[in-house]
Amino acid sequence: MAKKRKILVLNGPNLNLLGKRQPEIYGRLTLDQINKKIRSLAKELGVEIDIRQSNSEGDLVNWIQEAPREFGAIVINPAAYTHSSVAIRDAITAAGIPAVEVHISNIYKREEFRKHSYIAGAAVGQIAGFGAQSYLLGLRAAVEQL
Ligand code: CA2
Repeated sequence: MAKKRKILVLNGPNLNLLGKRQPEIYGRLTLDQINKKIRSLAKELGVEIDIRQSNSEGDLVNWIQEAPREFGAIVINPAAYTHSSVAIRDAITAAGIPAVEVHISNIYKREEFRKHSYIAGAAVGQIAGFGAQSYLLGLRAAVEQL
């Protein structure tokens, strides 16, 4: 079967608040503005894209479980679930398609509890600290995995 040139971009809890609070850490762009940039790069790279956000761990797990039917790779910013979710890690492992973990901030320069990612061991790789650009770098990396 031909590999699917379609990428699922997932955003975890509170990322819907981007641009509205804590701009010193997460920048001034809203999630909608970041999504526009992702869509424009996807077009340039010739891949289809579906972008989703949820504050619920269950939604993210369900979307990851369903992903292999439709998508060839996942770009995920698991947000705070990065540091707590064995469920999201297990879903990524079970899905069996490449996942690229992205973070807006450099999680290794912040509080101790942010330095551990449960997701990293299930992801192909991780991009952190480049602001909104982390998503664009993540998309390029995911396309290379297709
Ligand atoms: O740097 C990232 O992308 C994070 O995944 C963002 C998460 C944080 O828990 C991770 O440690 C690192 C937080 C997302 C919440 O974003 C907000 C944006 C504006 C205001 C409040 C929260």
